[in-house]
Amino acid sequence: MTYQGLIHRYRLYLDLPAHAHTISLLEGDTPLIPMPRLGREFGCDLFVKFEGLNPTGSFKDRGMTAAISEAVGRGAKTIICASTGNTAASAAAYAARAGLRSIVLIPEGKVAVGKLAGAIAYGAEVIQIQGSFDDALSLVVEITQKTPIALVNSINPYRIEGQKTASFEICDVLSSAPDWLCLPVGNAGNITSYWAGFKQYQKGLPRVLGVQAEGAAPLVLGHPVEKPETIATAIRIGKPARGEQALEAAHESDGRIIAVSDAQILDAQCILASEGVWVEPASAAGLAGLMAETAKGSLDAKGKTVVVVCTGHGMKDPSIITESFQAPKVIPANYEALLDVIGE
Ligand code: AN7
Repeated sequence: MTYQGLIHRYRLYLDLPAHAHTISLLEGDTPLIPMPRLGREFGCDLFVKFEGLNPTGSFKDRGMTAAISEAVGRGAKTIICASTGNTAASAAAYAARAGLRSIVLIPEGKVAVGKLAGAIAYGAEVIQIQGSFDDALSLVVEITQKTPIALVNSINPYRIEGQKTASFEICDVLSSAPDWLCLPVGNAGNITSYWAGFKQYQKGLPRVLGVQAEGAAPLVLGHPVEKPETIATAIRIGKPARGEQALEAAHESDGRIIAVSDAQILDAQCILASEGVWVEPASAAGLAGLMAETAKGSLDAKGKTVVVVCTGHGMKDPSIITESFQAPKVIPANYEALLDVIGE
């Protein structure tokens, strides 16, 4: 049967109210891409769950189809979220699909261009906050408590329901859960969702390696970070809303949450691209974490099945590439010049 989106496919596993009215862009069903070359270096079966191939280019679409379906079904007319960018684009797209007004609050100057462009293209009212994501989140929480506007951040339980489907898909492809699941952690909705999904699906449990950026690592430091900083702007978050649940997932799974440097993140981004998978910086954090842990000898991937979750597409943040590389060579439009520059 043709694919009709993740609510349709996994409806029996999702705790959505009867009033939910499905709004879908056929999100989910993303590929689990084998990475044989890179896997050999770790001596493991390595896969990338490439969430950048969702309709708006990130995993947020999984939660958004659920949250918007519920909001529409109960008669909401306006939705709002705080975002480091991907949630904004996703919320805007699903709101557009449903005919709702969408308002997104983003930290001023700290959202990658592909995400901002998406939010604008889908028709969101974009408001920049002179502050961090965490400040923006407090504001949307307050306004949704005092007005009928619907909140679609991952505090919204239906976001978690939708995002659980990524772990179902991994189990469906591998026939069981992997040994390790490595993924970036920002506001901690995704790690919470994966863990809930694996527990519910009963196809085995992975150990979970959650990875934060060093400059935005409240769950590693054990306290909020007032001024989070990282080139991985998607996870530039200092007070994760689901921090407790993220720590629980790490603990229950006999995994952990670690921090990696921006340099390690960029290195991992390059390595993924060198095997044909271009992801945005935050999305490379899972691999960066796996590399850091195996290098230290504190994670033995040998003979294991490892899934690295790549949460967003590289095209979300093109500037991180174009600003740090030399502009391509310019030559006259003739054959000799071409031969000369190619050197074959
Ligand atoms: C590519 O869009 O928080 O730990 O506002 O965009 O569930 O927050 C994005 C987060 C990882 C972290 N990778 O996920 C937002 C936002 C990418 C992301 C995360 C985000 P959570």
